Amino acid sequence: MDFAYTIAGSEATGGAGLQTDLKTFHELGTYGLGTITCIVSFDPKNNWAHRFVPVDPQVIADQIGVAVATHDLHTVKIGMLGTPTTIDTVATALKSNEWRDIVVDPVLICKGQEPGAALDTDTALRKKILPLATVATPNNFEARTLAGMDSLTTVDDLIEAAKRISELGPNAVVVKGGMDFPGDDAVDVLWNGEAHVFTEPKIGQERVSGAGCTLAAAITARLAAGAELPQAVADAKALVTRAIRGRVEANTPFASVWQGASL
Ligand code: PXL
Repeated sequence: MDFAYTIAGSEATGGAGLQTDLKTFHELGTYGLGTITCIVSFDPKNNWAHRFVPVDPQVIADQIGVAVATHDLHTVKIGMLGTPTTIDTVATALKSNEWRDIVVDPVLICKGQEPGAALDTDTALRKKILPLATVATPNNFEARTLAGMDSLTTVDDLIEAAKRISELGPNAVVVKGGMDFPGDDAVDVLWNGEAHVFTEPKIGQERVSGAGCTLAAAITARLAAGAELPQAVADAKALVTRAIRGRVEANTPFASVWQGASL
């Protein structure tokens, strides 16, 4: 049995966060378990505004303690943490186990939040979490923020951002070009001492919720199952492409990925 573990936020629509991670783990044949760091419930009566509640630090530490006591875990994904206090708690609790792979999706803000809210989280992630990462998976905005670059418009820019972020600690970095990347292709770059470029045609013009979470969770599941990193990223990209193609339209401003799509 391959166990894949996520430490992430709950997103109440089911379209992103821990719910998405567990669906992805299951779809890829791993046994998933998760620790909730915060609860995000968009407000349907207020234009789906972002509501965010952190989980008590002791409750986060307790969940991590029971997860590592229950199974021999060696692969973990870190998703949304949300506050500097949570970042401290998770960084400390992670040290209670020996990890082969720590995949960090450096979620600074979620869709609908103001970029300003990212500043203190950015500083704490940079100092406490990125140095623990074996793989980091920033999106375009997170990569620009962490690498200190104004824009990422070419494949060389994505590679440069990935290299700069690897200098903050992670052995490997996957930068997701996403919808902000110009052109017709969804381009992701893996830097692990050499550059690997993964390209698929963009599907539609709209952002789809949960795509980034799914990519990082799928990398985690494939690493948990023993894949080498470049193959894990290729497999993850294939699943995200399928999940975007099979997206679920909803009353929210964004459609959500669906990992179970058979398209
Ligand atoms: O997609 C980033 C993300 C991650 N985790 C949680 C979220 C979001 C975006 O809404 O709510 C919990």
